[in-house]
Amino acid sequence: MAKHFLVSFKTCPWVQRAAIVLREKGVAFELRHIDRDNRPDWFLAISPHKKVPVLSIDNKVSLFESNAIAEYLDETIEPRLHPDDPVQRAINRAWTDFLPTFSEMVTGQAYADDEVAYKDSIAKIPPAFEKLEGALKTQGPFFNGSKYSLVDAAYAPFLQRYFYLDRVKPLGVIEKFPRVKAWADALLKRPSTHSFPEAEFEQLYRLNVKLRKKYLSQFIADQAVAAE
Ligand SMILES: N[C@@H](CCC(=O)N[C@@H](CS)C(=O)NCC(=O)O)C(=O)O
Repeated sequence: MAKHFLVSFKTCPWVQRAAIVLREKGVAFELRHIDRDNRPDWFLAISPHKKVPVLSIDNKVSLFESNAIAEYLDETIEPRLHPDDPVQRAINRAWTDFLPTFSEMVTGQAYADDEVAYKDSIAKIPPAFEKLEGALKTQGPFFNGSKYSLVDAAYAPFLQRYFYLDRVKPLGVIEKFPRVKAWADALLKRPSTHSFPEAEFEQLYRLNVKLRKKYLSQFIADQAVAAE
């Protein structure tokens, strides 16, 4: 099989999305972590937007943008995660198109500068979950029912971060959306969601938010930093 490596910042949700798809397909790959503040020249040469993830295949091809990477992997490596039915596939793609907006609505709070901006930001969480509650028409456990899909891989990192942020400063929103809550719980139980041991990863995420020096940083104890 081709040699894959995925260029990463450790806590990047878009990298995690690509890593999930690779794991779901049983592809052996290396996560190559780079320093956000000191991106190496070899990386800048293969990443047009200077962003992670980049998926390198056999040191010949470099793909960027998590959605393009996920779609490429799904077209080339079994098992197919997109539904066979073209209508269902279009619906799934419509929901992965919504992901950047969803991420901003649900995890944008981590970038709020002050309390006013934080309150504005968390007011966007219920409408985001409401849209998904309406989209989750099946009995689950996954977006399309029993079969795991690219929609699941896309949303898992952001739903995971909702829980992390809820533990920094309680939000109590997801409980009001039982289908979203059940979906998120199923995704968090799925081994492919995780690139790191869970407790270690949450700690890394908290450290990241702490060091960002935004409004939420003050609610993360200094021990979170000292522990690193
Ligand atoms: N639309 C991109 C988003 C990727 C992205 O925003 N990556 C962040 C890290 S989580 C990044 O590389 N940021 C660096 C920068 O903006 O300079 C994707 O889906 O791959």
